[in-house]
Amino acid sequence: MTLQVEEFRKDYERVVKGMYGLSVEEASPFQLYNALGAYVKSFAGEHWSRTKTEYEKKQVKQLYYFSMEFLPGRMLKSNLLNLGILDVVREGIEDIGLDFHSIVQAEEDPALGNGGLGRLASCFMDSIASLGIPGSGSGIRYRYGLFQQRFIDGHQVEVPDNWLRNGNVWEVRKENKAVNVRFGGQVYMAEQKGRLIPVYENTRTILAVPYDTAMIGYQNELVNNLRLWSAEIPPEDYVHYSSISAQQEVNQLTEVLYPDDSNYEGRILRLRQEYFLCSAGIQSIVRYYKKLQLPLTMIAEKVAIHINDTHPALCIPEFIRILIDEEQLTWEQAWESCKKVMSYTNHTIMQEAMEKWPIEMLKAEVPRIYQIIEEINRRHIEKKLPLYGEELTYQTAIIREGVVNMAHMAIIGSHSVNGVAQLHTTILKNEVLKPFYEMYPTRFNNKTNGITQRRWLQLANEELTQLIDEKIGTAWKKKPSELTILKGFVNEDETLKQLEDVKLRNKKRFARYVKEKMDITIDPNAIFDVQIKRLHAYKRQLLNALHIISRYLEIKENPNAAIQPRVFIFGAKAAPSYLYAKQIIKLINAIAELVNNDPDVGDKLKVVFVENYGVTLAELIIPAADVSEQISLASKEASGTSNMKLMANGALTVATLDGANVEIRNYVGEENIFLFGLTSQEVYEYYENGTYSSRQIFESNPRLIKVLNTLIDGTIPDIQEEGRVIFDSLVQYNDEYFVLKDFEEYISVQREVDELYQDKQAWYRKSLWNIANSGPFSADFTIMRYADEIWKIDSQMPEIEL
Ligand code: 26Q
Repeated sequence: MTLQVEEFRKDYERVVKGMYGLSVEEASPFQLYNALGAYVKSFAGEHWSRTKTEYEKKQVKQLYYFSMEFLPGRMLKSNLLNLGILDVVREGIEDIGLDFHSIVQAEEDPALGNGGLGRLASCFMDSIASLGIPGSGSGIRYRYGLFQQRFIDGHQVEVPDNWLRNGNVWEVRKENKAVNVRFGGQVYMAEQKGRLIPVYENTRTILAVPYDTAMIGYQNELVNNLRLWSAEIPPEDYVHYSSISAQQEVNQLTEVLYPDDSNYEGRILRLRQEYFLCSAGIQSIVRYYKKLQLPLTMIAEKVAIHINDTHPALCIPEFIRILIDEEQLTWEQAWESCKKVMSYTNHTIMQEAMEKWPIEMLKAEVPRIYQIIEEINRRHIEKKLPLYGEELTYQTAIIREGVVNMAHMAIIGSHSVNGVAQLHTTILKNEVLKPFYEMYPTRFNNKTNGITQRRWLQLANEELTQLIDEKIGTAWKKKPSELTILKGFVNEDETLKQLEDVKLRNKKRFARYVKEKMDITIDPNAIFDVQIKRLHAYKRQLLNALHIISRYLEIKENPNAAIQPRVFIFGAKAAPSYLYAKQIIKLINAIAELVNNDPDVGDKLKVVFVENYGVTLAELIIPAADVSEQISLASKEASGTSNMKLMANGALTVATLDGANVEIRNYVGEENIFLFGLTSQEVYEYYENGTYSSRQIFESNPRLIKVLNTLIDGTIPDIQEEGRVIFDSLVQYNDEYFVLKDFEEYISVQREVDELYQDKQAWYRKSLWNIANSGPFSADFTIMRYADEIWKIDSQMPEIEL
């Protein structure tokens, strides 16, 4: 079915009138957006219901991707693209005389995630639908997303993200699919008809209401579902909810996303959120499966459940609970099914990010679940003790030292554990999860992360997309491996020049944004150097900042020296409770204040820290980037995904050999990436022999002395406290993330960057080479491997070939 521009215009004008009683000329951008959203939703509705019916009729095996976070970004353009009507709709809108861009911008960007993990979940939803894999997402409909970030005097200030203020045109409330979730109280086992069944007392019941959003496949007429759960007071249970405090407890449950990434705090509300998602999601799966009229012991043939980090790991005991308490399976039956159904992705090796819940909390909040965890643990120990002895078995216990180790439960209760990049998986096997690897060697596997080129190339960088189309045709859009054909153009001067032009236009677009929002003038001919990711010490935004200070000092010492102009661009939110990260934000903003206003510096050096970095800003920044900063301490970044997005948009990577930077290096070759710094092995050696002395490095490096002194000598304005804390962390407290160790090599590799940029042809040759090698990082490949090797689910599109 092809949509005609004329037909669209008529339909759209009718929708606007129907919804608002206004003509398109009278409607506001938001109203125009909302009406277009409603139109798109009804356009996709046919496929949505057909897909669902087909899955049910064919009884296909389905995947359920559980995640506490989804970061989909604005959905209007990506839905139009995937439906194959983006061009027609845009033309129709512009024919009417409306501004398509302002309609697109009227959409809120749902920030229901923190960063990499949440965005990965959304890239995966796009790939799953686009590959025709029957699968849905399961998450929470937070009333407030990740806070919006403001800078006041260079300090981060958090503002609530009221993203639902004007409603959400994409969601469909499914009240008839609501389920009850039980919390608290006491539980004891009683005999009934020869079976032990749990009897509950004083529990509170909360209603979980699903809101469904269409996940539209790329031009394949397939529409999957993202189901987000919202907590409500059960209408029939008003007796228990007469008090304000009881009502508040319910409203709080799905009120707000926890803003801490990679630094877990054991808050009771977070535990409730996790159980809420798991219980609602599993109940809904079992209810669907029962409709198929198949024996429950065969559920693993129709259902795969994936848990995105340990956050939804309570799926495991909840699944067992439902099968034994409510469906009367034996423990052994339930346990065997559970392991077959469940699979788990680990996203971190950072100890402080590992979820460990105090026993007392679990007992109080989810007493029956705690009993089941105890039983899983007891059986695990009983079985493994004779095989592996005390030490190893004890190391793998789920319950230990008063806490439940969620990663241990996730591994023991599933059939697959995967890391998110080669190096990360190797470290999991050999270091972090070593005892488990000895016990379950075949469970461990790698699935290097990926990104969806649909959003990160086709939508975010239309000009580059057009250039690629001109050179190699359009097949790469369905077959990302075809991007390698671009390798044939690296010696074509004309192509390199065209690539340069595209980059320049994207840089100008970003420069306009910076001028308008921040009133900073940046020169599009400068190198745009980009570091965009959550602010965390291990990601070492501080190393980047020290490099900027070093350049600043060089300019001040020698104001007339010729130097390659550079704009340093940062986007990063810090967890509200992460003081050190906030101090680094303040430092970078203070450096920006100093540098951007120094007449000696001019265009040679500018620093831009964009406020409120998120998916929408990423779409603006990434196409404009020349340099991609991937400078985490080796071994600490599980994968990274901005590295892949930036590469696909032609940025050259400055990197440590960490996370997926290793795979990027392997594809592009050493000559097409700027590597520096310690290797993960060297980092581990330092840990083992304990010989790292940051003070020694500091004292023996005159440049470092000069640079670090600016933190405490008043050179940088208004950072008395922050400067001292940061200085001490580096010199006094032995520099936890080896910033000083890697500093000198970083400076020298950055000099190579400047040199290469003098030769535009050489630069864009490498840039094009990077684009040409970005195909393997398509999330489509990643998802194919998950589907084949872990979920054992077939695509509904048998002809598909990537
Ligand atoms: C846990 C408990 C309580 C509150 C919050 C959390 C929590 C929330 C989010 C812990 C961690 C996260 C997010 C982690 C994350 O984004 N990790 C990133 O995942 C990416 C996708 O695999 C990787 O590319 C990054 O390397 C990794 O840091």
